[in-house]
Amino acid sequence: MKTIYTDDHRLQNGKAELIDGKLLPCFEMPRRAEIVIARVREVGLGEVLPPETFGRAPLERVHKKSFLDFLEGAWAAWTAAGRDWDALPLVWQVRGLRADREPDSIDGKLSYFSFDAGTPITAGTWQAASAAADVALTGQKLVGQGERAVFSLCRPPGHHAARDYYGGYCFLNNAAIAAQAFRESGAAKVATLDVDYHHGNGTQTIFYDRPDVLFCSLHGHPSQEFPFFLGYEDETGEGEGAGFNVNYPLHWGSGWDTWSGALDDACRRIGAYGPEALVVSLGVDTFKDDPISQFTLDSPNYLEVGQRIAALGLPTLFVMEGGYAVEEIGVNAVNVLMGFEEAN
Ligand code: SP5
Ligand code: ZN
Repeated sequence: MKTIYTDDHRLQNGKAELIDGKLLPCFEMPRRAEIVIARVREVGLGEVLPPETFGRAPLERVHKKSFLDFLEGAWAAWTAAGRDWDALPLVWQVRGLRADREPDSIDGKLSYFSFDAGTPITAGTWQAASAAADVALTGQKLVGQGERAVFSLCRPPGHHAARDYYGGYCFLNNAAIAAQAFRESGAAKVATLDVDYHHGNGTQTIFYDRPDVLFCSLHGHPSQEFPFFLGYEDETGEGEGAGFNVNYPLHWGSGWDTWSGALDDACRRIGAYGPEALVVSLGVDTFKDDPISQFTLDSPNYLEVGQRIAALGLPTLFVMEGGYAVEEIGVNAVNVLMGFEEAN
């Protein structure tokens, strides 16, 4: 299996996130991708290729133009305001507050286009995030050209980013951008399978009213876990998209038996849908020692995850998402890919 990778991810190197009531060093750090690419090379997974550059057009198919303009210019506006630290938002537009006015000031815009204070914008954020989207798009192109599977080693991750907001360590929704690119290159139906510990609220909302992209997600129950406000079982899609959104919220402490049962059901749904391509949002924060998560999967389980995904027999793009047990992230993520290859 080929891997798409660029060092540009290092340009996203936030100082701190708001978590547990403190500003702590970012869990989403460059070392995560360094460990994964080292493991890819160590096991000889396959060729490692740099991304092509696709520009803004494929991003605009998924994200709102004003949101992309904001992301691209946020750091310049922040430093122009005299700030000398990472950019974080202050306040959000909740019930009864107005969503129809985009503020002019950078502080207002940060709040308007974000949903948490865990996702610092830094000098290199736009460059890193747009490179990650190119990593996803390059993988999509190769799968479209006939590769059975490709690993897009995206960083920063993407599945929490929606059409017009960022958060959850995500700026651009790499998996959604790739799924949309599959549609535009001729696939009539595309499935997305999100196995990250957290609900892929961004991907869900982007495709919620569409029947052409199925979204299936296994994740920490929103009654307990970030992002809290989406990911329940009764979210099944709306309008034309009714029936094409499938959530498997699982409670804290869930282990392999519970989790793999949900995976099997998701795979059954994907098989029944009959897509021409599959995009996997590959997070390994389901790991037992993940510092911010509460499931108990162990490293060998990830081999079996890959095997079960391979059994679908679909052209598959793996897109890297979360995983914060940094020293183990390489083994765990690459185990999924090795399990897939062995079953192939
Ligand atoms: C891509 C991805 O995996 N994003 C995850 C974003 C999680 N943000 C913070 C979650 C905070 C949960 N509380 C953790 C308590 C640890 N002591
Ligand atoms: Zn996650």
